[in-house]
Amino acid sequence: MSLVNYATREITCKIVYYGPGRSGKTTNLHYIYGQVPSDRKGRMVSLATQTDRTLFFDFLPLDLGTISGFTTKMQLYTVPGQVYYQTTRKLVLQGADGVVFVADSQARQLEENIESLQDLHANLAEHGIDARLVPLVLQYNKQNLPPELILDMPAMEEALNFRNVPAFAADALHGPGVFETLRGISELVLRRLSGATSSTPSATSGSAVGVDAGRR
Ligand SMILES: Nc1nc2c(ncn2[C@@H]2O[C@H](COP(=O)(O)OP(=O)(O)OP(=O)(O)O)[C@@H](O)[C@H]2O)c(=O)[nH]1
Ligand SMILES: [Mg+2]
Repeated sequence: MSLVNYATREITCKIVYYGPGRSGKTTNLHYIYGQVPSDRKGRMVSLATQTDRTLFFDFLPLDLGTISGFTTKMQLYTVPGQVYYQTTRKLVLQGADGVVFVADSQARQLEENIESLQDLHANLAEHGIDARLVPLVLQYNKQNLPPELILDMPAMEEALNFRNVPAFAADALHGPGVFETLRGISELVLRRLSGATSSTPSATSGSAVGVDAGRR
């Protein structure tokens, strides 16, 4: 749930990276953490198993700078993708202002992607969030793998993008698509927020400050 504090002119939003196990959610946050200057980020917290599978969540606080006169902060979370962490996924999703669905582009992972997307919708519904309205972007990750192993962008669109939301091809391991995805979801979240508070959404132009930080 976004927090808008008019007294201190601060906005804090929660963005959750969701998707099947090993699709690259934690890798997205690591890449962002590595690129954003230290005065724009807080400590990244990862609760993982010894084999680097997310056990509970990852958490990365980011400062996007001042947008429409408000100090704007994004709190990035990842859920654990492995099927049996259902309860934790639901917990982490609670209060999300926006969701990035990280799909694994490998052809053999198609069924896992579809199941995880259904799981996302079911969990949103249980939180009373309308899945058709919540800001959502898709990321087709691992597009750097050999073409014979992956589905390309149009095939991924066909398989997963029923809501026709913004979608980004990515290689989270090396960076392409990571900040585009973050910028995409930040814009949707801030646009929705500015609609809700009925101020003008010049918000997104300013959001480039923090979201682009690592790319300059
Ligand atoms: N080739 C390639 N490998 C990737 C990419 N993104 C992530 N990986 C690898 O995929 C594996 C899983 O990545 P994670 O980021 O831990 O996946 P996750 O979605 O957080 O997994 P869970 O925490 O189990 O839900 C790691 O070995 C990553 O290095 C990518 O874009 N390309
Ligand atoms: Mg993880």
